[in-house]
Amino acid sequence: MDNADEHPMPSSSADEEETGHIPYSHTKYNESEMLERAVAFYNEMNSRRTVRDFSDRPVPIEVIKRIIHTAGTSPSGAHTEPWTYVVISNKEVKKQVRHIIEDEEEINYAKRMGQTWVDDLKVLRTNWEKPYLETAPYIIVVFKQSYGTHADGSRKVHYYNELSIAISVGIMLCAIQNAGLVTVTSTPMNSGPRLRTLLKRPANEKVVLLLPIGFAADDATVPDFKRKPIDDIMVSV
Ligand code: IYR
Repeated sequence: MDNADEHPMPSSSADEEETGHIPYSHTKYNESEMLERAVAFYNEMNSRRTVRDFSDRPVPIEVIKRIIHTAGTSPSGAHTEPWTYVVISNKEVKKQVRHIIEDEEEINYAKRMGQTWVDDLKVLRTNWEKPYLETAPYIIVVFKQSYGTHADGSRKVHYYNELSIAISVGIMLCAIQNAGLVTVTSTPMNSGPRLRTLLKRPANEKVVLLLPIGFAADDATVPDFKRKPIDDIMVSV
């Protein structure tokens, strides 16, 4: 039996097929400028740290908008841009998010993660309590769109949507660092469906990451981690 009705073939709509190609131009640097810029960018990114102690100092929404706009410059499978960034600044909603996360994290730490995982996290000094979710001026909840919809209503395949989101969030981390702000890339295990309901997102969207954004608290501390030297992460052939 033909099961085409149950599993309709994804289709492309005409408007998407009509995209033409345009000449590409970009800024080129000479070797010394290139090296200078590469070193400066490395130094900037090497000073990025995951921070869990936030200040309540306000941050203009225009800055957050530009950071998310930058995340949206990411490449994505077949240029499907399968991301939705929900920005929460409302105190009551932040409180509800904290309640959901802590409710689940308490169980995660006590049961779901297991002892080895909990032990591996001791160096981070993290636990199920997440006060920063109310202190930070913004929380960004990153949703992946598992699939989309064509103009004609048919289902649009979002190729490599998880990988596309990961690259987009990586670019967002650079933008956050560039603005002098901090975040923690948190993975709200088991909280996704409750957050999706709270934030009224559609069924094709799934929570992937949750990032509070703001200034670091004056007394913030971070683990004294060292990063691998270049020769440990790069192999030349
Ligand atoms: N999501 C939990 C646990 C956690 C897991 C890993 I792997 C980390 O690198 C950090 C935390 C939490 O946010 O506490």
